[in-house]
Amino acid sequence: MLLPFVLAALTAPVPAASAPAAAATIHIENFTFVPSTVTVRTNQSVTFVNDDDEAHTVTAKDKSFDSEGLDSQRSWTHVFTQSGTFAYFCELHPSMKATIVVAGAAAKPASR
Ligand SMILES: [Cu+2]
Repeated sequence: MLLPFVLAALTAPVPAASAPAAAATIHIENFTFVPSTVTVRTNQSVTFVNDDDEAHTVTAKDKSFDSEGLDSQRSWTHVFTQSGTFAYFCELHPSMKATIVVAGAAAKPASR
C-alpha cells in the first residue's frame, strides 16, 4: 500500500525535497549561542537548536528574522537571503548575543 509511504513523506523533518541541508547549526546551551559567530553564504540556511531547559528566541537586532519562542529541544531554521552581518539576541535573555555573517553568493567576486 502507498499510504504508509505517503504519511512518512508528509511527516519527514525535511521541509522540501529540494531544500539543502542547513549550512550551519547553532546550539543554544547554558544561555549561550554556540558558536557565537557563524558565517554562511546567501541563500544558505542556519538551524538553531535549543538544548536548554529554558525557552529562548533567536531575534535579529534589526528584526530581519525572529524565531519567536523556541521551547526546550525545539529547533528553528532560517534561510539568509541578504548578505551582511547580523547581530542577534534572545528576547527573553537580552544578554545572550551572537552574530551571523552572511557572505555573498559563491558566484560573486570575492573582495579579498
Ligand atoms: Cu534566552
